[in-house]
Amino acid sequence: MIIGPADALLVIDPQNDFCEGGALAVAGGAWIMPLINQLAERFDKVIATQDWHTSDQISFASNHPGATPFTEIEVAYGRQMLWPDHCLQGSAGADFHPDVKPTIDRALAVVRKGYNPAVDSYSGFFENDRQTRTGLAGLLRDLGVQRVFLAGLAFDYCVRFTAEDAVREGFEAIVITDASRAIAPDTEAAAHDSFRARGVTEIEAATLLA
Ligand code: VGL
Ligand code: ZN
Repeated sequence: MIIGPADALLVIDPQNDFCEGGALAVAGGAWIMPLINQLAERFDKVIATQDWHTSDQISFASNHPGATPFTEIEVAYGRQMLWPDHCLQGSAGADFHPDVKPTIDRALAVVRKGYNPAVDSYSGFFENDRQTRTGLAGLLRDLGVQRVFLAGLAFDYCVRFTAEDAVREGFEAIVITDASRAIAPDTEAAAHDSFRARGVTEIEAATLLA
């Protein structure tokens, strides 16, 4: 597959808290980092996202007395899943995984998200209110990007919603499935179905590296 100047690799939340031993560990999270580095070498344009919360983040179960992580609540902008505290600004858990350093060093930008305490943010394009923009769409357009490839964590949340918003914003979106890992099997299956319905393509890394 030929990668050109109108292509960008979006590396979603490759952070310690989403890897083994982290606060919101995704099984196999750290295993994808060497593959992401290989992929990133093929792109002139690499952009990373970084989940970047304060301790009063609305999606932390710890901010809702009696609530437990991995249950949903109703908030001003709709239903919101509650999570264990993770990716606290400036913490080791919010740092990029050491094994993905070559990719982060090559990245032209890091887009932070989830820093508004009142609104969580899965997508790299919009906060979970589906209104507030992060600036990523404007950055990509300014760079002449037409097609985005996605890798990182987690497949069923931040990778999924970033890919779907990319299509909504007029970009072609291609998820590199084996360079991503999911939090849970049911939401992983829902993501595959949703991608099919919304025109997000999935490929294997080997297709791109060949
Ligand atoms: C994510 C849940 C909460 C993700 C971030 O990166 O997929 N998931 N915060
Ligand atoms: Zn988060």
